[in-house]
Amino acid sequence: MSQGSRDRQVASPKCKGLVYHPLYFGVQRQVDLLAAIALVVRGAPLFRPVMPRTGKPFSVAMTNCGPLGWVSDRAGYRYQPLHPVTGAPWPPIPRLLLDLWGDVANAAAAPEACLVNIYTASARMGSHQDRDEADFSAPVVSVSLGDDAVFHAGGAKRTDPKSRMTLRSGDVLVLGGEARLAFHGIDRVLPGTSQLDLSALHTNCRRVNLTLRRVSPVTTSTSTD
Ligand code: MD6
Ligand code: FE
Repeated sequence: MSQGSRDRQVASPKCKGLVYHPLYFGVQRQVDLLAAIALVVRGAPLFRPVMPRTGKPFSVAMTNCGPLGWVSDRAGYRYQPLHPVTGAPWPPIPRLLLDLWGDVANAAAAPEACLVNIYTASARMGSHQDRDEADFSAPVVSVSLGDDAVFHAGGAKRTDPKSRMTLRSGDVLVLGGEARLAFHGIDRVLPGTSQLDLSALHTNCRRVNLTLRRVSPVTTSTSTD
């Protein structure tokens, strides 16, 4: 990361462990990252997950890259190594995102999954915790591209008070420490607020969010002598 963006990082006073890096990716690197994600989508087509039990479709379309991908279907939420429709392994995580993780995650191991969420103008993401990982010691690192979106984050209980912020194209958000299990979500997308052309990902795509996760326990080598 450039010293410039390090200087701009903001830690939320309300939500400990939430670190915000506004415009971490400048416009040219947003375009480069978008090209890398378009390749991911070519190799791992978007699918529309459904809620466990009810089968209600999500308003976002998804795909993944990395050794593991997050999926949701009637059976539940889980990580799996293969695409649920094509049966192929997920494409690798682009270098720009691995470098981002190395820069901001302060984690002992590499990310294993990158979830790609595709928003149309009316898509939203209900309040949730990211807790399908076996290890919460690493943060979840998110990148937003495209139109602005209203993001909310609260505490570890659904009823905890929430604060709101606007996530813009190129912004990076890190949920670690106490914020790792904070409830959070997207209230709405603000269509037409970005110039970035996301049509290579999907017709009507207004915003894409990428979340990098460590899924399995971080093993530390133990000395036997
Ligand atoms: C989104 N973000 O920005 C949804 N999760 O579209 C998330 O669900 C999220 O931004 C974990 C950490 C950071 C996030
Ligand atoms: Fe999340």
